[in-house]
Amino acid sequence: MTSLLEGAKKLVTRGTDIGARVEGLDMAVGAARGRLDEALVEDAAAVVDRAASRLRLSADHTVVAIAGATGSGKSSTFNALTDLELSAVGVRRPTTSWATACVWGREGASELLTWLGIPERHQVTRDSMLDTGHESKDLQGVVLLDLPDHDSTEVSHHLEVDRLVKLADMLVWVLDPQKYADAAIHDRYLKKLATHAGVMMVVLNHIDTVPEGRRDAMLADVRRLLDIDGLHEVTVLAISAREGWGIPDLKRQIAKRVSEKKATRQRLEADLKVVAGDLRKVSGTAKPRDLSPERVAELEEACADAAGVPTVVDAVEKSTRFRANRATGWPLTTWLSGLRPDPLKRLHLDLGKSGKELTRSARTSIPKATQVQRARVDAAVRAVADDMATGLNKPWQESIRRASVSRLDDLNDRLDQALADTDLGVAVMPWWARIVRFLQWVLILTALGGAAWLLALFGMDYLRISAPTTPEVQGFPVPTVMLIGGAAVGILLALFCRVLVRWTARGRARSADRRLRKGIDGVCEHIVVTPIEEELVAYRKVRDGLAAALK
Ligand SMILES: Nc1nc2c(ncn2[C@@H]2O[C@H](COP(=O)(O)OP(=O)(O)OP(=O)(O)O)[C@@H](O)[C@H]2O)c(=O)[nH]1
Ligand SMILES: [Mg+2]
Repeated sequence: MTSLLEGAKKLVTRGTDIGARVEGLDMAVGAARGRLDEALVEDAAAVVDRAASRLRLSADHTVVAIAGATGSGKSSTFNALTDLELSAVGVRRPTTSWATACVWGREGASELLTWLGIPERHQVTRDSMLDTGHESKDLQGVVLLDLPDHDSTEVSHHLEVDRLVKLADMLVWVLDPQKYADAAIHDRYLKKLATHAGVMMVVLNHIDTVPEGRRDAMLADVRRLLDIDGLHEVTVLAISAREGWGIPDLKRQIAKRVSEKKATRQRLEADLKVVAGDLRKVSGTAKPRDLSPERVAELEEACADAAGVPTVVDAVEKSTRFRANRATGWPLTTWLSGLRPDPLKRLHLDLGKSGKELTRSARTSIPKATQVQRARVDAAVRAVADDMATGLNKPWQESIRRASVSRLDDLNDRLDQALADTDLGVAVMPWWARIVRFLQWVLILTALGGAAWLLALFGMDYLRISAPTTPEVQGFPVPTVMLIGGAAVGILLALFCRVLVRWTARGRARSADRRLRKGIDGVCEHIVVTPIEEELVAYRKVRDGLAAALK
């Protein structure tokens, strides 16, 4: 049913002025659901459906409904207009219980009558009669409805009236001298239809029962009341259905409007404008702000802090320093430092075998976000939402706030996952570390070689064995150069490497920080920013849709 309606909506309404309005309202309704007042949204949805259905049906017919209080003479007026004694005119009140339809020009009207819910036994076709009267031709395309009353105790009558008053393209309200000022008709219908003056007429019936001298005053009083209702433009005619007074004029008026073929569109437009206007009042027309990069940055910073990014980054730096220092340090001191406990182990921040990501146990040992950190995240979320909601109407402020926290329960898990998925980039030793390590070993072996050589010379001297001449470079004996040079160059190299390592470790920490924050930013986007943006998309749809409906 819905998809059928959808199809029809697109088929019939596309490209036309009224079509654009219906489509606009349809879009606004879709986006407003669950965000704006439910009753208003449902009213608007009903108007969209009604308009779409009506537009799908005969455009050659205009549904004119005769409505009014019981005994006002609706059925009598209907009979006078049709020149038939079709509708029962009774003394007992109320007389009419079900709407009767008279159709001038049946072709294409069947679906419309089905949609109006008028059973066939209550339908009459005017051109099936032997009638070639000039006035009847003028009414070609009219579907005239005689409605039940709206003011008797019969509940079914009210329901039928309310239903058909919504569906008709044009309304003729019949008033009578006794009850024309009744609140029942003014408050329940006329005031509410102040926006529909263009598709309404009012007749004051039973004018024959009013003394001639009082008729003008009474008409003026009716006019005054209608003005109070806001129906300044509505036409008022004095008629007597029984005597036939004013009936030709009423016929002409109806015929004129029907021939213009504007009533259907005008009625639907009036309906659309009412509900679209109501929705716009609650939704507002303010231009939404763009997402503030500063506020988002604050949120990302708060999340990074709560997730323990600084701790991990610190560990990356320490880990790099520890590993690279051990690899490039002077072998003798690194051997001694090997006896010291691993600083990373002390931190419980083992980077796993691959050294790429934090292991699960390491992640769990990152300190949990403190209450202060958590409060900072909450405040940052609120700040983003508040910033976006500034200037918008209350329902949107609320929907944005709701959306901003809708996924917040997942935040911890997501942050944890983001840390786990980030390659910290500490797996590979710096390329130069291996070369240095090799050099260090060469140097220490050289020094040890020199020491052994000197020791041998010392031993031979002690044993008074004449030693072969010791080779020299630049006047220094080679073994001495080997010992002192090997050790000195090794120590100098180690010292130089410490600076290099510190520099590398900082670089790696910075890069890990960047990567971790990128992950955290993604989490913030998913948890907070996207839901807010969805609300803004909805807001724009409502705003633009309503603008199209009200253009
Ligand atoms: N004098 C006079 N009597 C009228 C006129 N119009 C209707 N009547 C009488 O008023 C009574 C009510 O007329 P109906 O046409 O049945 O009124 P209705 O509005 O259809 O009433 P319900 O069907 O009960 O809602 C009948 O007795 C009619 O004969 C009129 O213009 N002048
Ligand atoms: Mg009646």
